[in-house]
Amino acid sequence: MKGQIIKISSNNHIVFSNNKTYTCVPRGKFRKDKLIPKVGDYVIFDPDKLVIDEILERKNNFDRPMVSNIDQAFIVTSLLNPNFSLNLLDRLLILMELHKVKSIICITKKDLTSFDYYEKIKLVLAYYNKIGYNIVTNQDLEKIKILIKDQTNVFVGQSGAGKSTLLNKLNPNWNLKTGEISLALGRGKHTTRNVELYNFLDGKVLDTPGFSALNFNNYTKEDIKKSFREFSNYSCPFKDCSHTKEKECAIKKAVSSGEILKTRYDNYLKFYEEAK
Ligand SMILES: Nc1nc2c(ncn2[C@@H]2O[C@H](COP(=O)(O)OP(=O)(O)OP(=O)(O)O)[C@@H](O)[C@H]2O)c(=O)[nH]1
Ligand SMILES: [Mg+2]
Ligand SMILES: [Zn+2]
Repeated sequence: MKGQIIKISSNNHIVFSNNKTYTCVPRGKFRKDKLIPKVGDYVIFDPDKLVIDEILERKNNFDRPMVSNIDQAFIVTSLLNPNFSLNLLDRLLILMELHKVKSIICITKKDLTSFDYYEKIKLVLAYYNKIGYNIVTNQDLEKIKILIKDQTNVFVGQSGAGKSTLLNKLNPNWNLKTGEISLALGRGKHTTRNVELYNFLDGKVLDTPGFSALNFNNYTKEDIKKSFREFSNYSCPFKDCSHTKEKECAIKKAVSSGEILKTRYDNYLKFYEEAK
């Protein structure tokens, strides 16, 4: 039978099929082939023996968190507790570009910030909107419900940013555990331990644990260059311009004139350096 893995905890793989769930284990062969089932995988399983026989081809897949077949990511970004971080936002946006996942920036904890601070943030967000990213806040529940429809949506972002809180607002039946922020550390405490997939409004949502470390050392410099979507509007005198040390570079010019956000470019340099 065909089904989809909606949750994995230790070796229990919960497979959803025809409105029922089955607790399965993967075939021994998977371990030998170093094949690790992920939440979101479509599988062929035996409903009597409760064994997963095959993982069907994935559209895309991630290691941290371990999820697959994602269409869209809500990058849940808090303005305070944990602090707003453009470095993390760009990291997640670029990671999603690399996996061909659409991103929506979802701002949380606006209520904790002053009017002046939010006005400053709005200018930065306007840049992201200009380059094609949709922006919502965790108050825009109706907008978010429309965006979720017919898509497989992953909710990612720092621990404590408010992913599970937002999902509970979308559907109180889920009753997901939410956590306090450690004020000493200024971040969450990894309240969500396992990824879980829920069917919702003809779409799917996946709550994930906040990621801790994420870097680009498994990607190439070329990958990074292609993933800064606004760069494609410029052409540099050197065809293979890396936009780093070249004297004549259209990207660097656009940064100087303020057309490209300086922090975006600085993050580009960091990620480019990390990549192979
Ligand atoms: N003031 C305020 N607090 C919020 C908001 N959204 C979430 N919180 C609080 O932030 C804390 C962390 O929220 P969670 O939903 O557990 O965060 P998470 O992103 O799921 O965190 P992990 O599961 O650890 O990855 C909780 O105490 C929430 O009540 C918001 O918009 N404003
Ligand atoms: Mg959570
Ligand atoms: Zn260049």
